[in-house]
Amino acid sequence: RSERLTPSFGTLAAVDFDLSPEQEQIRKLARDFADNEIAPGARERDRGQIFPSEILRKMAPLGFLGGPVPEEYGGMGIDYISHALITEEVGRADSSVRTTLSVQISLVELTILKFGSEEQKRRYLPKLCSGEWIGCFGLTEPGYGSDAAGLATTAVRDGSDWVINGRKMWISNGGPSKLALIFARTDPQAPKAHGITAFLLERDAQPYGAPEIHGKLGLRSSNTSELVFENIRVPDAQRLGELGQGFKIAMTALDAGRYSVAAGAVGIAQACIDASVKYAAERKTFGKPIASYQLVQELIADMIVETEAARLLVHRAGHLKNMGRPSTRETSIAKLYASEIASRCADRAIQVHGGYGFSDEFPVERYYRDARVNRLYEGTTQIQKLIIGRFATGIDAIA
Ligand code: COS
Repeated sequence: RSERLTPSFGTLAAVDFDLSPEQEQIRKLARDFADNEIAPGARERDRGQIFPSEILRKMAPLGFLGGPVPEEYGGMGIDYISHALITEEVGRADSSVRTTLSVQISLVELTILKFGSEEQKRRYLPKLCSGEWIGCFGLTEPGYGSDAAGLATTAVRDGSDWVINGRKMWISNGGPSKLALIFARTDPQAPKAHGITAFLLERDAQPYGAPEIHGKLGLRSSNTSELVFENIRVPDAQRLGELGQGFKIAMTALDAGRYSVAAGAVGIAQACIDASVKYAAERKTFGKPIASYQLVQELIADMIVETEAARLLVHRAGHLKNMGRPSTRETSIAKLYASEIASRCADRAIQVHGGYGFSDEFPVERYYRDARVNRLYEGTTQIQKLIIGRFATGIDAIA
Protein backbone atom coordinates (compact mmCIF):
# COMPACT_ATOMS: atom_id res chain seq x y z
CA ARG A 1 0.00 0.00 0.00
CA SER A 2 2.74 2.43 0.99
CA GLU A 3 4.36 1.78 -2.37
CA ARG A 4 1.22 2.81 -4.24
CA LEU A 5 0.91 6.00 -2.20
CA THR A 6 4.50 7.07 -2.75
CA PRO A 7 4.45 9.34 -5.76
CA SER A 8 7.38 9.46 -8.09
CA PHE A 9 9.80 12.22 -7.16
CA GLY A 10 10.02 13.35 -10.75
CA THR A 11 6.36 14.32 -10.81
CA LEU A 12 6.58 16.15 -7.50
CA ALA A 13 9.58 18.22 -8.53
CA ALA A 14 7.37 20.23 -10.90
CA VAL A 15 6.08 22.26 -7.93
CA ASP A 16 8.92 23.26 -5.67
CA PHE A 17 8.32 25.69 -2.82
CA ASP A 18 11.98 25.89 -1.83
CA LEU A 19 14.19 28.70 -2.99
CA SER A 20 17.49 27.78 -4.61
CA PRO A 21 20.68 28.63 -2.68
CA GLU A 22 21.24 31.54 -5.11
CA GLN A 23 17.74 32.87 -4.51
CA GLU A 24 18.22 32.58 -0.73
CA GLN A 25 21.45 34.51 -1.08
CA ILE A 26 19.82 37.27 -3.10
CA ARG A 27 16.97 37.52 -0.63
CA LYS A 28 19.44 37.84 2.25
CA LEU A 29 21.42 40.52 0.45
CA ALA A 30 18.21 42.45 -0.28
CA ARG A 31 16.88 41.95 3.25
CA ASP A 32 20.07 43.23 4.86
CA PHE A 33 20.16 46.22 2.51
CA ALA A 34 16.48 46.98 3.17
CA ASP A 35 16.90 46.77 6.96
CA ASN A 36 20.18 48.68 7.15
CA GLU A 37 19.90 51.24 4.37
CA ILE A 38 16.28 51.73 3.35
CA ALA A 39 14.05 51.32 6.42
CA PRO A 40 15.92 53.61 8.84
CA GLY A 41 15.31 56.85 6.88
CA ALA A 42 11.87 55.97 5.50
CA ARG A 43 9.89 58.09 7.96
CA GLU A 44 12.04 61.18 7.42
CA ARG A 45 11.90 60.83 3.65
CA ASP A 46 8.13 60.39 3.88
CA ARG A 47 7.74 63.46 6.12
CA GLY A 48 10.02 65.58 3.97
CA GLN A 49 8.86 64.18 0.62
CA ILE A 50 12.49 63.54 -0.22
CA PHE A 51 13.19 61.50 -3.36
CA PRO A 52 15.45 58.54 -2.43
CA SER A 53 18.39 59.41 -4.73
CA GLU A 54 20.86 58.49 -2.00
CA ILE A 55 19.38 54.99 -1.65
CA LEU A 56 19.42 54.45 -5.42
CA ARG A 57 23.07 55.42 -5.51
CA LYS A 58 23.85 52.77 -2.89
CA MET A 59 21.65 50.17 -4.57
CA ALA A 60 23.23 50.45 -8.00
CA PRO A 61 26.57 48.77 -7.19
CA LEU A 62 24.65 45.77 -5.79
CA GLY A 63 22.98 45.37 -9.17
CA PHE A 64 19.51 46.00 -7.75
CA LEU A 65 18.63 48.52 -10.47
CA GLY A 66 19.24 46.01 -13.23
CA GLY A 67 17.17 43.00 -12.10
CA PRO A 68 16.56 40.46 -14.87
CA VAL A 69 18.31 42.55 -17.56
CA PRO A 70 21.21 40.41 -18.88
CA GLU A 71 24.70 41.26 -17.68
CA GLU A 72 25.84 42.23 -21.17
CA TYR A 73 23.49 45.23 -20.96
CA GLY A 74 24.51 46.12 -17.40
CA GLY A 75 21.88 44.12 -15.48
CA MET A 76 22.14 41.14 -13.12
CA GLY A 77 20.43 38.61 -15.34
CA ILE A 78 18.53 37.19 -12.39
CA ASP A 79 15.44 35.00 -12.68
CA TYR A 80 11.96 36.38 -12.01
CA ILE A 81 11.56 34.79 -8.58
CA SER A 82 14.80 36.48 -7.46
CA HIS A 83 13.47 39.70 -8.96
CA ALA A 84 10.30 39.35 -6.85
CA LEU A 85 12.33 38.59 -3.73
CA ILE A 86 14.34 41.80 -4.06
CA THR A 87 11.19 43.78 -4.88
CA GLU A 88 9.40 42.33 -1.84
CA GLU A 89 12.27 43.19 0.48
CA VAL A 90 12.51 46.74 -0.82
CA GLY A 91 8.72 47.07 -0.57
CA ARG A 92 8.84 45.81 3.00
CA ALA A 93 11.14 48.69 3.91
CA ASP A 94 9.76 51.55 1.82
CA SER A 95 7.13 51.50 -0.92
CA SER A 96 8.37 54.80 -2.33
CA VAL A 97 11.75 53.27 -3.10
CA ARG A 98 10.03 50.15 -4.40
CA THR A 99 7.86 52.18 -6.77
CA THR A 100 10.89 54.01 -8.15
CA LEU A 101 12.61 50.67 -8.67
CA SER A 102 9.60 48.97 -10.25
CA VAL A 103 9.18 51.70 -12.84
CA GLN A 104 12.89 51.76 -13.62
CA ILE A 105 13.22 48.00 -14.09
CA SER A 106 9.87 46.54 -15.00
CA LEU A 107 8.25 49.27 -17.05
CA VAL A 108 11.28 50.84 -18.69
CA GLU A 109 14.30 48.49 -18.77
CA LEU A 110 12.44 45.25 -19.47
CA THR A 111 10.37 46.93 -22.17
CA ILE A 112 13.45 48.27 -23.94
CA LEU A 113 15.02 44.83 -23.56
CA LYS A 114 12.03 43.19 -25.20
CA PHE A 115 11.21 45.68 -27.96
CA GLY A 116 14.35 47.77 -28.44
CA SER A 117 16.76 47.52 -31.35
CA GLU A 118 20.26 46.33 -30.52
CA GLU A 119 21.42 49.92 -30.73
CA GLN A 120 18.71 51.13 -28.34
CA LYS A 121 19.50 48.36 -25.86
CA ARG A 122 23.20 49.26 -25.89
CA ARG A 123 22.48 52.97 -25.59
CA TYR A 124 19.90 52.93 -22.80
CA LEU A 125 20.12 49.80 -20.67
CA PRO A 126 23.59 50.32 -19.13
CA LYS A 127 22.68 53.90 -18.19
CA LEU A 128 19.43 52.75 -16.56
CA CYS A 129 20.87 49.69 -14.81
CA SER A 130 23.67 51.77 -13.30
CA GLY A 131 21.25 54.45 -12.11
CA GLU A 132 22.99 57.10 -14.21
CA TRP A 133 19.60 57.73 -15.80
CA ILE A 134 16.21 57.44 -14.16
CA GLY A 135 13.45 56.29 -16.48
CA CYS A 136 9.71 56.92 -16.45
CA PHE A 137 6.75 55.42 -18.31
CA GLY A 138 4.15 57.73 -19.81
CA LEU A 139 0.90 56.00 -20.73
CA THR A 140 -1.80 57.51 -18.51
CA GLU A 141 -3.24 60.92 -19.40
CA PRO A 142 -5.51 63.37 -17.59
CA GLY A 143 -8.53 62.00 -19.48
CA TYR A 144 -7.43 58.38 -20.07
CA GLY A 145 -6.41 56.03 -17.24
CA SER A 146 -8.15 52.65 -17.36
CA ASP A 147 -9.10 53.31 -20.99
CA ALA A 148 -5.45 53.51 -21.97
CA ALA A 149 -6.11 52.86 -25.66
CA GLY A 150 -8.05 56.13 -25.86
CA LEU A 151 -4.96 58.27 -25.26
CA ALA A 152 -4.93 61.70 -26.89
CA THR A 153 -1.21 62.54 -27.12
CA THR A 154 -0.24 62.83 -30.78
CA ALA A 155 2.93 62.21 -32.74
CA VAL A 156 2.92 63.66 -36.26
CA ARG A 157 5.57 62.68 -38.81
CA ASP A 158 7.77 65.51 -40.11
CA GLY A 159 10.59 64.27 -42.35
CA SER A 160 12.75 61.90 -40.33
CA ASP A 161 11.31 63.24 -37.05
CA TRP A 162 8.08 63.04 -35.11
CA VAL A 163 6.50 66.04 -33.42
CA ILE A 164 4.82 65.17 -30.14
CA ASN A 165 2.10 67.10 -28.35
CA GLY A 166 0.11 66.13 -25.28
CA ARG A 167 0.10 65.57 -21.56
CA LYS A 168 0.67 62.58 -19.31
CA MET A 169 -0.57 62.19 -15.74
CA TRP A 170 0.50 60.38 -12.54
CA ILE A 171 3.94 59.56 -13.89
CA SER A 172 6.18 57.99 -11.26
CA ASN A 173 9.84 59.09 -11.63
CA GLY A 174 8.78 61.84 -14.09
CA GLY A 175 10.61 64.63 -12.28
CA PRO A 176 14.09 63.10 -12.01
CA SER A 177 13.78 61.15 -15.26
CA LYS A 178 16.36 61.45 -18.04
CA LEU A 179 14.46 59.04 -20.26
CA ALA A 180 10.73 58.79 -20.86
CA LEU A 181 9.12 55.83 -22.57
CA ILE A 182 5.91 57.36 -23.86
CA PHE A 183 2.95 56.40 -26.00
CA ALA A 184 1.39 58.63 -28.63
CA ARG A 185 -1.23 58.33 -31.34
CA THR A 186 0.44 58.15 -34.74
CA ASP A 187 -2.59 57.04 -36.76
CA PRO A 188 -5.88 58.71 -35.79
CA GLN A 189 -7.73 56.69 -38.48
CA ALA A 190 -6.75 53.24 -37.14
CA PRO A 191 -8.89 51.43 -34.52
CA LYS A 192 -7.85 53.04 -31.25
CA ALA A 193 -5.46 50.40 -29.84
CA HIS A 194 -3.81 50.04 -33.27
CA GLY A 195 -2.92 53.67 -33.92
CA ILE A 196 -0.50 54.03 -31.02
CA THR A 197 3.32 54.03 -31.17
CA ALA A 198 5.98 54.02 -28.43
CA PHE A 199 8.84 56.54 -28.30
CA LEU A 200 11.90 57.01 -26.13
CA LEU A 201 12.44 60.65 -25.21
CA GLU A 202 15.84 61.74 -23.95
CA ARG A 203 15.27 64.64 -21.56
CA ASP A 204 18.41 66.53 -22.59
CA ALA A 205 17.67 66.35 -26.31
CA GLN A 206 13.86 66.41 -26.07
CA PRO A 207 13.22 68.63 -23.06
CA TYR A 208 9.75 67.63 -21.92
CA GLY A 209 8.24 69.35 -18.90
CA ALA A 210 7.62 67.38 -15.71
CA PRO A 211 5.76 69.42 -13.10
CA GLU A 212 5.55 67.51 -9.83
CA ILE A 213 2.18 66.49 -8.35
CA HIS A 214 1.96 67.26 -4.63
CA GLY A 215 -0.48 66.30 -1.90
CA LYS A 216 -0.46 62.53 -2.38
CA LEU A 217 -1.98 60.27 0.29
CA GLY A 218 1.05 58.01 0.23
CA LEU A 219 4.31 57.27 -1.59
CA ARG A 220 5.32 60.72 -0.51
CA SER A 221 9.01 60.28 -1.08
CA SER A 222 8.55 58.88 -4.57
CA ASN A 223 8.25 61.37 -7.39
CA THR A 224 4.94 61.69 -9.24
CA SER A 225 4.71 64.21 -12.05
CA GLU A 226 2.84 65.21 -15.13
CA LEU A 227 4.68 65.11 -18.43
CA VAL A 228 4.14 67.97 -20.83
CA PHE A 229 4.97 67.72 -24.54
CA GLU A 230 4.79 70.91 -26.55
CA ASN A 231 6.07 70.34 -30.07
CA ILE A 232 8.70 67.90 -28.85
CA ARG A 233 10.72 66.84 -31.88
CA VAL A 234 12.06 63.28 -31.72
CA PRO A 235 13.99 61.38 -34.41
CA ASP A 236 12.38 58.25 -35.81
CA ALA A 237 15.42 56.33 -34.49
CA GLN A 238 13.95 56.84 -31.01
CA ARG A 239 10.74 55.04 -31.89
CA LEU A 240 10.46 51.85 -29.81
CA GLY A 241 9.11 48.90 -31.77
CA GLU A 242 6.97 49.05 -34.86
CA LEU A 243 4.59 51.77 -35.92
CA GLY A 244 1.16 51.03 -34.42
CA GLN A 245 2.57 48.44 -31.99
CA GLY A 246 2.57 50.86 -29.04
CA PHE A 247 -0.50 49.55 -27.23
CA LYS A 248 0.79 45.97 -27.22
CA ILE A 249 4.12 47.24 -25.97
CA ALA A 250 2.33 49.11 -23.17
CA MET A 251 0.30 46.04 -22.20
CA THR A 252 3.41 43.84 -22.22
CA ALA A 253 5.16 46.41 -20.03
CA LEU A 254 2.23 46.35 -17.63
CA ASP A 255 2.44 42.55 -17.38
CA ALA A 256 5.94 43.09 -16.01
CA GLY A 257 5.00 46.15 -13.95
CA ARG A 258 2.03 44.47 -12.28
CA TYR A 259 4.26 41.59 -11.22
CA SER A 260 6.57 44.04 -9.52
CA VAL A 261 3.67 45.85 -7.84
CA ALA A 262 2.37 42.52 -6.56
CA ALA A 263 5.74 41.60 -5.06
CA GLY A 264 6.01 45.05 -3.47
CA ALA A 265 2.53 44.72 -1.98
CA VAL A 266 3.52 41.39 -0.40
CA GLY A 267 6.42 43.33 1.12
CA ILE A 268 4.02 45.82 2.73
CA ALA A 269 1.89 42.98 4.11
CA GLN A 270 4.98 41.29 5.55
CA ALA A 271 6.08 44.57 7.12
CA CYS A 272 2.64 44.81 8.77
CA ILE A 273 3.07 41.34 10.24
CA ASP A 274 6.59 42.08 11.49
CA ALA A 275 5.57 45.37 13.11
CA SER A 276 2.46 43.84 14.69
CA VAL A 277 4.24 40.80 16.13
CA LYS A 278 6.91 43.05 17.65
CA TYR A 279 4.44 45.52 19.08
CA ALA A 280 2.12 42.82 20.41
CA ALA A 281 4.98 41.25 22.35
CA GLU A 282 6.00 44.58 23.94
CA ARG A 283 2.70 46.29 24.61
CA LYS A 284 0.85 45.27 27.77
CA THR A 285 -2.81 45.68 28.65
CA PHE A 286 -4.54 44.31 31.71
CA GLY A 287 -1.08 43.18 32.93
CA LYS A 288 -0.26 40.95 29.95
CA PRO A 289 1.35 41.45 26.53
CA ILE A 290 -1.42 41.95 24.01
CA ALA A 291 0.08 39.05 22.00
CA SER A 292 -1.46 36.75 24.58
CA TYR A 293 -5.00 37.76 23.62
CA GLN A 294 -6.77 35.58 21.10
CA LEU A 295 -8.35 38.52 19.28
CA VAL A 296 -4.89 40.00 18.66
CA GLN A 297 -3.56 36.62 17.54
CA GLU A 298 -6.48 36.39 15.14
CA LEU A 299 -5.53 39.71 13.56
CA ILE A 300 -1.96 38.47 13.13
CA ALA A 301 -2.98 35.01 11.88
CA ASP A 302 -5.28 36.54 9.25
CA MET A 303 -2.41 38.72 8.02
CA ILE A 304 -0.09 35.74 7.79
CA VAL A 305 -2.53 33.56 5.84
CA GLU A 306 -3.26 36.27 3.29
CA THR A 307 0.36 37.33 2.93
CA GLU A 308 1.58 33.79 2.31
CA ALA A 309 -1.19 33.16 -0.21
CA ALA A 310 -0.28 36.37 -2.03
CA ARG A 311 3.41 35.46 -2.08
CA LEU A 312 2.61 32.08 -3.62
CA LEU A 313 0.55 33.77 -6.34
CA VAL A 314 3.45 36.09 -7.10
CA HIS A 315 5.90 33.20 -7.29
CA ARG A 316 3.57 31.25 -9.56
CA ALA A 317 3.46 34.18 -11.97
CA GLY A 318 7.25 34.43 -11.67
CA HIS A 319 7.63 30.76 -12.51
CA LEU A 320 5.65 31.27 -15.72
CA LYS A 321 7.81 34.27 -16.60
CA ASN A 322 10.94 32.19 -15.97
CA MET A 323 9.58 29.56 -18.36
CA GLY A 324 8.78 32.23 -20.97
CA ARG A 325 5.12 31.20 -20.85
CA PRO A 326 2.10 33.56 -21.00
CA SER A 327 1.44 35.04 -17.56
CA THR A 328 -1.03 37.90 -18.08
CA ARG A 329 -3.85 36.14 -16.24
CA GLU A 330 -1.70 34.89 -13.36
CA THR A 331 0.00 38.29 -13.02
CA SER A 332 -3.37 40.04 -12.79
CA ILE A 333 -4.53 37.56 -10.14
CA ALA A 334 -1.34 38.12 -8.11
CA LYS A 335 -1.51 41.91 -8.50
CA LEU A 336 -5.16 42.10 -7.55
CA TYR A 337 -4.87 39.85 -4.51
CA ALA A 338 -1.56 41.17 -3.19
CA SER A 339 -2.66 44.80 -3.45
CA GLU A 340 -6.01 44.11 -1.76
CA ILE A 341 -4.48 42.16 1.13
CA ALA A 342 -1.72 44.74 1.65
CA SER A 343 -4.43 47.29 2.44
CA ARG A 344 -6.26 44.84 4.70
CA CYS A 345 -3.05 43.91 6.53
CA ALA A 346 -2.15 47.57 7.06
CA ASP A 347 -5.60 48.18 8.49
CA ARG A 348 -5.21 45.26 10.90
CA ALA A 349 -1.69 46.34 11.83
CA ILE A 350 -3.03 49.74 12.88
CA GLN A 351 -5.69 47.95 14.92
CA VAL A 352 -3.00 45.96 16.73
CA HIS A 353 -1.09 49.18 17.46
CA GLY A 354 -4.18 51.00 18.78
CA GLY A 355 -3.75 54.77 19.08
CA TYR A 356 -0.02 54.54 18.39
CA GLY A 357 -0.81 53.08 14.98
CA PHE A 358 -2.44 56.37 14.08
CA SER A 359 0.78 58.35 14.40
CA ASP A 360 4.02 58.13 12.47
CA GLU A 361 5.88 57.20 15.64
CA PHE A 362 5.26 53.69 14.29
CA PRO A 363 5.57 52.77 10.61
CA VAL A 364 2.16 51.14 10.19
CA GLU A 365 0.34 54.36 9.31
CA ARG A 366 2.77 54.80 6.41
CA TYR A 367 2.14 51.22 5.30
CA TYR A 368 -1.59 52.00 5.37
CA ARG A 369 -1.21 55.11 3.20
CA ASP A 370 1.35 53.55 0.87
CA ALA A 371 -0.64 50.33 0.38
CA ARG A 372 -3.62 52.19 -1.04
CA VAL A 373 -2.16 53.12 -4.41
CA ASN A 374 -1.38 49.50 -5.26
CA ARG A 375 -5.09 48.99 -5.89
CA LEU A 376 -5.03 51.88 -8.35
CA TYR A 377 -1.83 52.08 -10.34
CA GLU A 378 -0.78 49.76 -13.12
CA GLY A 379 -4.40 48.80 -13.56
CA THR A 380 -7.05 49.17 -10.85
CA THR A 381 -8.49 46.16 -9.04
CA GLN A 382 -11.51 46.50 -11.32
CA ILE A 383 -9.33 46.35 -14.47
CA GLN A 384 -7.61 43.22 -13.13
CA LYS A 385 -11.06 41.68 -12.61
CA LEU A 386 -12.02 42.50 -16.20
CA ILE A 387 -8.85 40.82 -17.44
CA ILE A 388 -9.40 37.71 -15.27
CA GLY A 389 -13.10 37.60 -16.21
CA ARG A 390 -12.23 37.87 -19.89
CA PHE A 391 -9.92 34.86 -19.63
CA ALA A 392 -12.64 32.87 -17.85
CA THR A 393 -15.55 33.70 -20.13
CA GLY A 394 -13.89 34.57 -23.40
CA ILE A 395 -16.12 37.66 -23.40
CA ASP A 396 -14.66 41.16 -23.52
CA ALA A 397 -16.74 43.23 -21.08
CA ILE A 398 -15.38 46.48 -22.54
CA ALA A 399 -15.89 45.86 -26.27
N1 COS B 1 -0.03 41.62 -23.80
C1 COS B 1 0.08 41.81 -25.14
N2 COS B 1 -0.93 42.31 -25.90
C2 COS B 1 -2.07 42.65 -25.27
C3 COS B 1 -2.25 42.48 -23.89
C4 COS B 1 -1.18 41.94 -23.15
N3 COS B 1 -1.27 41.76 -21.82
N4 COS B 1 -3.48 42.90 -23.54
C5 COS B 1 -4.07 43.31 -24.68
N5 COS B 1 -3.21 43.16 -25.71
C6 COS B 1 -3.47 43.45 -27.15
C7 COS B 1 -4.70 42.68 -27.57
O1 COS B 1 -4.33 41.38 -28.01
C8 COS B 1 -5.23 43.52 -28.70
O2 COS B 1 -4.54 43.23 -29.89
P1 COS B 1 -5.36 42.90 -31.25
O3 COS B 1 -6.36 44.02 -31.41
O4 COS B 1 -4.31 42.89 -32.31
O5 COS B 1 -6.01 41.60 -31.03
C9 COS B 1 -4.86 44.94 -28.32
O6 COS B 1 -3.81 44.81 -27.34
C10 COS B 1 -6.02 45.68 -27.71
O7 COS B 1 -6.42 44.98 -26.58
P2 COS B 1 -7.86 45.11 -25.93
O8 COS B 1 -8.92 45.02 -26.97
O9 COS B 1 -7.91 44.16 -24.81
O10 COS B 1 -7.81 46.64 -25.41
P3 COS B 1 -8.85 47.40 -24.49
O11 COS B 1 -8.93 48.79 -24.97
O12 COS B 1 -10.11 46.61 -24.39
O13 COS B 1 -8.14 47.45 -23.05
C11 COS B 1 -7.46 46.79 -20.88
C12 COS B 1 -7.84 46.37 -22.31
C13 COS B 1 -8.63 47.36 -20.11
C14 COS B 1 -7.01 45.51 -20.23
C15 COS B 1 -6.32 47.81 -20.91
O14 COS B 1 -6.74 49.04 -21.45
C16 COS B 1 -5.73 48.08 -19.56
O15 COS B 1 -4.94 47.29 -19.05
N6 COS B 1 -6.10 49.22 -18.94
C17 COS B 1 -5.49 49.65 -17.73
C18 COS B 1 -4.33 50.50 -18.05
C19 COS B 1 -3.39 50.59 -16.91
O16 COS B 1 -3.04 49.62 -16.28
N7 COS B 1 -2.93 51.80 -16.68
C20 COS B 1 -1.95 52.04 -15.70
C21 COS B 1 -0.82 52.72 -16.38
S1 COS B 1 0.66 52.66 -15.53
S2 COS B 1 0.33 53.63 -13.90
